[in-house]
Amino acid sequence: MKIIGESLPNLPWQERPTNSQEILWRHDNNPIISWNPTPHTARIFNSAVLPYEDGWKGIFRADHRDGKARLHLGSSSDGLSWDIEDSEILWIDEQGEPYQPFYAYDPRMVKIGDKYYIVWCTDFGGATLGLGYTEDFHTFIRLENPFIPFNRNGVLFPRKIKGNFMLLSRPSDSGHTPFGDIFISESPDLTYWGKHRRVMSSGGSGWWQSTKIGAGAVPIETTEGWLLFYHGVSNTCNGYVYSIGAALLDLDLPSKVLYRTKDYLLTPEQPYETTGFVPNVTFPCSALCDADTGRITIYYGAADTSLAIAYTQIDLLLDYLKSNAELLPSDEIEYR
Ligand code: BMA
Repeated sequence: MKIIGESLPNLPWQERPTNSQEILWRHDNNPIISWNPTPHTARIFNSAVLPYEDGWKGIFRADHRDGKARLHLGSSSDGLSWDIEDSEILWIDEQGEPYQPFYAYDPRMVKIGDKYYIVWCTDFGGATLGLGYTEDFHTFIRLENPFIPFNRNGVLFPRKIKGNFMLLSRPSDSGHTPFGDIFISESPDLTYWGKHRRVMSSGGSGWWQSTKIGAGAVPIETTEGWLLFYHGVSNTCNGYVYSIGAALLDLDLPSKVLYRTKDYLLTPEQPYETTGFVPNVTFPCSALCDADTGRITIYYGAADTSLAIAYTQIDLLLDYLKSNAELLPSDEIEYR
């Protein structure tokens, strides 16, 4: 098994503690960003990070002191200590006119060719996906919204498959959506979307992903399939609980699930995950992999308040995934 991707020797990394049996283990100095990180921002959490030049760039979900979510740009030399701009990212359309979202949250970012594409949740008479790109992290160009409301958790694949861009999403409702499966849609040009397929459903024999699921990080390409980290949600007397799982999708037909974790890999346990603006949330938006070592570093939002990091290693994870998988009836087929 090999990772098809770039070398990232500077990826933040810590070995698994010697006494740990975890498949995902937490950074020992979590969270890396917490309450009131800049004058205008109250909380920074579900955020996307990529290598850029000799450092790192991040698109951060930042809830302001008015309570509303926006996207902010951040820079870092080590991926751990971040310099986050106090003003939100300003978007223009392809004609150069302002095209600013009313709100923006849960960004995912992927490099395709020379462009860094960002997908987020935006307002369009209701929540749906926003899409844009930057080439230099100075000018941010917003494209057409891929879908009509309601939709969330948009994640682009890092390359075209059979000539088309591929976008994971989670159709939803206007509120806090007590249901939700992961779908995939194709586009030749990032404007016209179709050939929708259902990839994965909520449910299973356990409860952690019984209410809804949503794509988390941009899939990592391996010779055995696309590795997708996703969130699974259960409902409790005290509200939703967001945990992290993983799946392996077929390389040529990513609507087909090969393996999917029966149990969660990480669930809210630490104080910064169980306590905060929204308790009991671990929400991955970014997973970076060093192709040489198979090290994977996941950035996840904690309790809608902080940004945290967890680590895993590709061989360890895939071995675990294969021997602890459970598929649902619609997972294995090209469901339409
Ligand atoms: C989801 C999104 C996420 C958030 C989560 C838990 O619906 O809004 O941004 O982390 O709820 O509140």
